[in-house]
Amino acid sequence: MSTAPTKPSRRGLLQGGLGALSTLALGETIALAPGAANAASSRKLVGQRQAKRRANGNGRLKNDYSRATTVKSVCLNCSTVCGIQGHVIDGKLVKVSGNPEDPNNGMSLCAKGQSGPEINTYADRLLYPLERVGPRGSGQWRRIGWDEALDRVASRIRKTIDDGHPEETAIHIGRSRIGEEMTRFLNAIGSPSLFNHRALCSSNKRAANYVSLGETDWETPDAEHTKYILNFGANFYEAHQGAIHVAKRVIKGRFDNGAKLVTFDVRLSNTAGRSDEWWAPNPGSEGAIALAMAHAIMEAGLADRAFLDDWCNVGAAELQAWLKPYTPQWGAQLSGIPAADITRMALEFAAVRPACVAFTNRGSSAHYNGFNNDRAVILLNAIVGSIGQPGGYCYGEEPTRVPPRVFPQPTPRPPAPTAKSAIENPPEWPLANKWQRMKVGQIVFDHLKQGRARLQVYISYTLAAPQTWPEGRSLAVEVLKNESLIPFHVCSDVVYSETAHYADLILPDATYMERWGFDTRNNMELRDYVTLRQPLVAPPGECRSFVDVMIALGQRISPKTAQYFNFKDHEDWMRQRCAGLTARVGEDGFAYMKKHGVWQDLSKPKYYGLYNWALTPEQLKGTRVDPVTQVVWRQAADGRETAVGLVRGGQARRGFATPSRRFQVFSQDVADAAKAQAFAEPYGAGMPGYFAVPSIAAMGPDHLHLVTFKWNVHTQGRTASQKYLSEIVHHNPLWMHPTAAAARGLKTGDLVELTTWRGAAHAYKHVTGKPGDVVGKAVVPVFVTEGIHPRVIAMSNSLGNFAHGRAANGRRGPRGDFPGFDDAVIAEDQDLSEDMWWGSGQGLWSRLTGAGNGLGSGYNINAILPIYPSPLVGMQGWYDTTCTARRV
Ligand SMILES: Nc1nc2c(c(=O)[nH]1)N[C@H]1C(S)=C(S)[C@@H](COP(=O)(O)OP(=O)(O)OC[C@H]3O[C@@H](n4cnc5c(=O)[nH]c(N)nc54)[C@H](O)[C@@H]3O)O[C@H]1N2
Ligand SMILES: Nc1nc2c(c(=O)[nH]1)N[C@H]1C(S)=C(S)[C@@H](COP(=O)(O)OP(=O)(O)OC[C@H]3O[C@@H](n4cnc5c(=O)[nH]c(N)nc54)[C@H](O)[C@@H]3O)O[C@H]1N2
Ligand code: SF4
Ligand SMILES: [Mo]
Repeated sequence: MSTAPTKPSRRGLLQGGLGALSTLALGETIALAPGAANAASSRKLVGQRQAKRRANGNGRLKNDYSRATTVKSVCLNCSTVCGIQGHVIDGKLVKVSGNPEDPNNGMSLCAKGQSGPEINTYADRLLYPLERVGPRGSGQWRRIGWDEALDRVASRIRKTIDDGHPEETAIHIGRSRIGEEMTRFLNAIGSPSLFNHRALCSSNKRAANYVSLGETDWETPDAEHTKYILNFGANFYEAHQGAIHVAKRVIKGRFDNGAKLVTFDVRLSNTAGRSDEWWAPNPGSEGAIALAMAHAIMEAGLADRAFLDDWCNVGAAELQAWLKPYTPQWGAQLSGIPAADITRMALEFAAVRPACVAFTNRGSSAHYNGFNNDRAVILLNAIVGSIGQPGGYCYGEEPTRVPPRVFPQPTPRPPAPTAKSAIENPPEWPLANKWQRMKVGQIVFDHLKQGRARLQVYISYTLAAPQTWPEGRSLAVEVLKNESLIPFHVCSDVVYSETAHYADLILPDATYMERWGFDTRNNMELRDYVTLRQPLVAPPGECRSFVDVMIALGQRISPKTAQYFNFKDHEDWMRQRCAGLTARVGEDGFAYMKKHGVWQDLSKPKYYGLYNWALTPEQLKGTRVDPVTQVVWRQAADGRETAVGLVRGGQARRGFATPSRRFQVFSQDVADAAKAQAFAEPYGAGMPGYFAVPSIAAMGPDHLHLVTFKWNVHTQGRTASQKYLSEIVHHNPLWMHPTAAAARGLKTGDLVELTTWRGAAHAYKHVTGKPGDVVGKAVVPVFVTEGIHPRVIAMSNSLGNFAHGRAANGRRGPRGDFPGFDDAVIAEDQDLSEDMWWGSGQGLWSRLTGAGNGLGSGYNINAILPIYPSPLVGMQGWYDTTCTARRV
């Protein structure tokens, strides 16, 4: 083994000392990210394998790219949705590269994006509709035709409509990018039951943005022009919704402007490791750090008081008074970060205002108090006046949706449903659906079990609940198996997944490289833009895009539903929607999108200083100004008034899209929701404040925080089946600090038993458990590293599949005899049948540690993570799990 010895963090601030490493027999030879060590070793093995292939006359031919056709599209191997171009030779997708015209990523793609084509030809891919024949979950299937499959689903849905309970048809989605099509389908049948994953992902963050700025659910840090970044728990060098988009510009900002990057992460992520300063705060204390920094900036007289007085609904003097108790000493006590450093960083940050930006991601927001953490971080930007400024915390008008003014939907459109669902809109979390329908996804299975809603038809789409949901392996699986709670489960997937395993009918989908769609994200160039997903190749076998399935179902269910699907297929829908672009681009809109893969609206200036834009004469028509508040109101035909602007400097300006048209430090909506839910502190005041996470507050001295993280080469529950990615990372040991390991007599490679508990949570009553109950136990191997907070242990969430085929399971061997696969359509893959070197005790980790079978595909830690919705918003507190760890 010739891997580099573990280095301490460059600017690491954790106690513990290098000395602890010298006691590690094996850990010394492993880099801080275990995947890197595995990758280094794998090269040798790949080389051996290729040599063997060549010797067999079976080597790979070099692609002749001069023969390739290039098709523009959009990646979806993660939610960053980079522009791509597919290179196709003889009908086969041989490579993807970045779409140079994409304003966000340009030519850059990550390893996951490069690996995408592997899904298309995965030897274990589903190819035909399958109907369950044995008991649910027994894995026995029969191949059926599409006509039969569609009839079966249509008649079940028709029955819910005839029964007067259309809400008993539900679609449960994970990372879907076909929201508009899905909503149309459900609206057409009259069901509101679209359950999603937003509360597992980002609803606290989105809610914090909405409550403060009104218009955007996701900030667009102007990283390229910034001088200082305070990063509260985003790992944008590896994950993040805007991974490449942000990382590219951060790197440029650091080179061009000497921008300083400070990262708060409990773990030495690749972002933390590349930062100028890495701090590992106590979990859940991110908001306290931000409030303490806000205090320090105000007290030092470095705030942008004009911005606060002119544009915020709480002026500088009032805010300074509110922040009085949040001293750096107070912040230090909660976070473990010295008060002097909190003050120093706060003042460095404010000194370069407004070219400075503080932002978050799940390290801050995926907590029980994450909504407050994120509000406090956004507030820092308001205090230094960096909102909407070059190098600051920017946002646009329509960053994450396809603008209907340019791409209108075909008519007639179905009306919004009148039926209600207690699961889709649970009253305990009044802010979950306040600004957008973010839902409270992690309670779906629990609430079904509690009988809060009845279902007849349950359709799952891009949903890996047994892998990715908290209590996925226990509660989600229990409910998915229960035929009285879920009488009929239709699953759309591309591989035989953990969710498909518990279905009654499996519908094989086209991958994101084989189907149509729109996509869009925040444009780091601060303009509205839309990308087109188009098939790079045709789907194999009988795989069929799920939107085409919905269109076919809509046409089949009844004449009433059919009227809303008066287009041929998804391509036709895209064509019709692109017609609106024709006048803007001077050629056929659909042809333009197919050629470029992207359209940017260059008719407006970049979104700098958006709140200060003057209202146009058009926008001013029919408005009046309130002489006291200076708010500009417009009256609609029904007499109702909407705030549309704010008078500043004698002119009507746009302001923020909040009720006060100001940046809202205080929120009446939040105060009202808290009052209605009897949630006292600190929301009752409607101000961003701090409160402790109950599960963490209840920790005993020998307890540890158990958190998770995302690998750079894996995306949640979807990439383990991509062989090259699993070849790089196929094992996810538990990161543990040397002091915690020593206290338990553990060294790298030892097995540890974790026991997790349920924390107290406002409004959430688990169906069987109560606070203090054990949630679960797991035995996992340990990776001892200085790169983690001494009281935190961390495990990546992407591995440990029991389904998803051989690459994901780390099981080498011939393809099973299964009606979903067909040698004639997708050939058997020698890599999987013979050459897979990892898995089942053969992997590097197993060889290093001598550990036996089963380590190849890693562990699913979600099995023991409790459901833990945050108050009012309902986002999952992923990083609030507490546990004990003992050597086994
Ligand atoms: N412990 C822990 N758990 C987490 C997280 C964490 O950080 N830690 N992250 C959370 C976050 S942020 C999110 S967004 C969720 C995401 O979790 P999910 O929303 O469940 O999404 P994925 O795991 O990406 O994929 C779900 C399924 O989609 C299938 N799939 C892939 N491509 C296609 C396709 O083209 N068509 C169809 N029909 N199916 C397809 C895959 O096979 C897989 O079974 O996980 C959450 N879970
Ligand atoms: N490679 C890759 N990229 C992805 C995805 C993926 O699965 N893989 N998923 C996409 C999706 S859906 C999402 S939502 C984004 C998520 O993107 P990120 O939020 O950037 O990634 P996460 O790993 O969820 O969490 C970020 C960091 O939080 C740290 N952390 C954990 N607990 C705490 C804590 O208590 N406090 C602090 N300060 N830090 C903590 C973790 O160590 C981790 O490095 O990534 C997107 N991009
Ligand atoms: S960051 Fe995500 S969207 Fe972009 S190339 Fe990688 S996997 Fe694809
Ligand atoms: Mo996510």
